[in-house]
Amino acid sequence: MTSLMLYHHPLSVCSMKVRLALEEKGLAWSGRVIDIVKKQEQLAPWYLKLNPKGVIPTFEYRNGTTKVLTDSAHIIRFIASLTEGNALLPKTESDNQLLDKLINMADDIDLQILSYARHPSMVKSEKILNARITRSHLMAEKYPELRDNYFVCAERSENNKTFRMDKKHIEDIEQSTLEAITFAEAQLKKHSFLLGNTYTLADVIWTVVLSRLDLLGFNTWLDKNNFPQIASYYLKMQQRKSYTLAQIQNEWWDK
Ligand SMILES: N[C@@H](CCC(=O)N[C@@H](CS)C(=O)NCC(=O)O)C(=O)O
Repeated sequence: MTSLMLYHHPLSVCSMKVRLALEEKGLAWSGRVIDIVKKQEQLAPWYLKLNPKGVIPTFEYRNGTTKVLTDSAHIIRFIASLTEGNALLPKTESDNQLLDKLINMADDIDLQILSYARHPSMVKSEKILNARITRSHLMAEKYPELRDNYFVCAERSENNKTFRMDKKHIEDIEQSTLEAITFAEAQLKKHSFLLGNTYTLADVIWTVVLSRLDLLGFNTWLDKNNFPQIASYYLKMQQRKSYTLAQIQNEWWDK
């Protein structure tokens, strides 16, 4: 008997990508919420053993043996490769190459830095990162065998604190996001989905990206006068049943 288990958080964009892939694939799955905002459960020793970087999502695939996968782009590719459920991969080699390009472009958009930078409360955004740093150091002392992992976690939060304030860094992310959006717009001029006339994994990841850009207030990129194809595509994606089932939420954490 196969079972699918996702460690995730409702408002985490990386988790949303996996939830949407699962719903579009049409597979039954169960989830465990990891509170990365208040309780910092991603730093619990049991969780670090599953996901050594201490981030969500983590996916467990049980089918006689257990496979543990991390990194949302890797997990959604795995989900799409399963024989059961709906097809989410294109058929031709050239379309598969284009799929990789579209996934990588979406995955490279550093939505986390943009989210911290645009959080309605800079103070709260900093508070979350500080709590992670403090907890990582405490846990490193308490669990010396996981010390290196905790130092990586602390360093990530330190970097997030720095980058969210670094104007040039943010501008670079925004510039590459605009290039990706422009590429997606051109794709959508040719057909109704990103890769042709059927829904694929590229649509999964891009739906989540657009939804987060919407929350972050990048209205010009979703506006019908600037990017007409993206604008109508985004509306269409929001109307899919999977969008609700996967809880693609346009909500701030800890406002
Ligand atoms: N590239 C990874 C990034 C994972 C990641 O950074 N997840 C965030 C939530 S979207 C997280 O767990 N943050 C908690 C932390 O940094 O402590 C992926 O796509 O899965």
